[in-house]
This record gives sequence, structure tokens and C-alpha cells, in this order.
Amino acid sequence: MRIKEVELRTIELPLVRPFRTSFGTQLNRELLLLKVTTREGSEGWSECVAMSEPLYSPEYTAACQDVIERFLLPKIFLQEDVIAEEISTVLKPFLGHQMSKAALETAILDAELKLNGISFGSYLGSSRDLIDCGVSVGITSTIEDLVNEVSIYISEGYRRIKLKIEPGWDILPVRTIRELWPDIPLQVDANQAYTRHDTDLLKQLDPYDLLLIEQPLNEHDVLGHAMLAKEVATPICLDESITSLESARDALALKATSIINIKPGRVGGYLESVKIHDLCVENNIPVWCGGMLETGVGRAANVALASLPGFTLPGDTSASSRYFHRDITDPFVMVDGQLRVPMQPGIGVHIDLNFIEQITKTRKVITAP
Ligand code: NPG
Repeated sequence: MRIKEVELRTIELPLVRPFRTSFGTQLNRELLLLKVTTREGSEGWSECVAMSEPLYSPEYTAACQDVIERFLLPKIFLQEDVIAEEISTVLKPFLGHQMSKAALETAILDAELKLNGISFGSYLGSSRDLIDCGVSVGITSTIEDLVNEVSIYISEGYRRIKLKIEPGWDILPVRTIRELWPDIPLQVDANQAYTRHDTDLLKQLDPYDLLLIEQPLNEHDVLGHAMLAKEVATPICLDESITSLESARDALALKATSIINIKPGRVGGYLESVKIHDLCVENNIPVWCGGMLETGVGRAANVALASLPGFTLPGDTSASSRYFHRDITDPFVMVDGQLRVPMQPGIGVHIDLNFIEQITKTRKVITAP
């Protein structure tokens, strides 16, 4: 393919309710949306999952736009023939910036698959039409608010609940939810809020039959996770620490993680995600698909990824209504706790351009030389 132009837009959507994690509170979702138009007449869409501030990872929306415009796109424009599977190699000289690279690769892959009439799911290796949905529940002001929110999700049919935790908001919320719903698959996510000194505290989660504790320690403390994993009975699952196939391989070798959360943005794209999936399948390590408060554009591709055979645990792949009053695509509607994998070519969803126009903060079109 030859690229004709790339449109970079920042959009902002209010969240249906504030989402508090150990690193901050989100009221809105600001994100960068990419549209790649090719000379062959195909259009590819993606969203860059970085947040507006570098709190979850070092990347943030404005920096992503900058690195895409300043370094990544000029490099891609030099390619005679742009092929999605070659993008990560082409961009390898630029260090880091996984979310920016993932966004570009995904938009190009979407354009390519649309041109060839292939859906994301079949291209990635989907093994089912429906995926199980989990939901991630933020830290609330009171236990009562938490119970109310979890009750809503359970009545909507979510098949797994994930509670955000931090020091001071851990044992009590977990005990409360477990006592009220003894059978619901339950897990927790600390987003790096604890240290190696908190081992005894984290051991106190063991009686509550959790599926996993996600990223309790700093992303760089892979050894600390391996040490912790020997002490606690609940499986440790890494998120922020896994930024590539190599880091996944190392974390598994160290026994720092026994389950992996695969987030395509965090690891540089869907192709790298499939490689991590394959590595985990070879090693009998369950994986699940993480979420970054995506709109329907990112969700479509995530749902396709989550339908690969190694994704044996429900992901943070919730219905559009969990996040937004109105989505920028046809909404993802959950039926009986499941979402349907889009079957149309590419990401396979209809994009609501009128609505996108209404929520656009900035728009820039970069034309290939
Ligand atoms: O359902 O998309 C979702 C949110 C899932 O909890 C979730 N994401 O640390 O995994 C995380 C967390 C997150 C949200 C991280 C926003 C960064 C930004």
C-alpha cells in the first residue's frame, strides 16, 4: 500500500462515572484518533490508548502526537510499499513509544485488512464469535458506593469483577465484595501501588479466592514480583511490566507472573500481542485482554484479540455503556455477559463521523510527500 494522508485528531468524551485508580481519577477520556488513507482508496482507523497525562505509563496524548508527526510518520512515508507486518521493524530505531507505534500499526493494519476483505479476528487467529466480559471497578468514596456499583455490573451480567486497590483500600473492599458474592470471579489491580515491604499485607488477600493480583509493585521491580509470588498464594499477574515479547519471556523465566494481561497499546501493537499470546500458550500461561477505557474503535480490535484461544480469562473488555453515554462507533452491547467479535473487514465497526466532529478538540492532516 501507499499512504496518501494521515489524520490525527484529539477527541474528548465524558465518562459515565469517575474512574479512580491508585494513580489518579479520570472524569473524561481524551485520546488521539488516527485515520490512515491509502492511495488504493482504503481507510484505516485506530486509537492511541495513551492518557492525557503520563500517570499510567510515560506516554501521553500530546507526546504521542508529537512523536508520530516528528519521527514515526516521516519514516513510514519513506517506504515504497507499506505493509503492516513490517511496521514494527521499520520503527525499531525509535526507542519506546509503544502506544504511538501501536496506533500507527493498527490503523495501517485496518486499512490493509479492509483492502483485502479480512476481519481483524480472522487475521489474528480468532477461535470464537463471542467473548466473556469482565469489568474494572474504580476506587469509590465509600464501601457502600462500591457495593452499589458492583451490584449494577453483576445485574448487567458481567462475568468477572476487578477491583482497583491501593494501600488503605484493599482488604475491606475485597472482603465485602467476596462475602456478598461468594461465587463471582474476582480479581484486584494495584497499578504499582505497593512495595516489597507490603508482602504481609498482600498475603491477607489470600483467603478471598481471587483469580489474581495485578501489578502490585513498581513496573521495574520484576524481581520483587518474583519474590512476592513465592510468598502469596494468589497468582500474580503483570500488566505495566510487560512492554514487549522479550519482557514477557523474562518475567515468565523469573516466575514473576503466572498470568499475563495483554494490552496491545502497552506492548506496541496487535502483532506483538499475538506473539505474547503464543508464548503464553506454549507455556500454559493464561492471558486476558486489558483495557484502557477505549472507544469502540480500540474496543473492536481488543474484542477480536480476546477471541484468540489463549485468552481463557474474561478481559477488561466491557460494553460501551460501561464507559460512555454515546460511543464513536455503533455501541458494543453486552448480551448474557458477552460481546460479539466483529466480522466485517478490518476492525469491522461503523464509525460515527458526525459525533466525532462534535467532540473533536484538534484535527491535523499530514499528507505524504
Ligand atoms: O475497562 O478499559 C477498561 C479499564 C480497565 O482498569 C482498567 N484499566 O490499569 O488496567 C488498568 C486500567 C487503566 C485505565 C490504565 C486507564 C490506564 C488508563
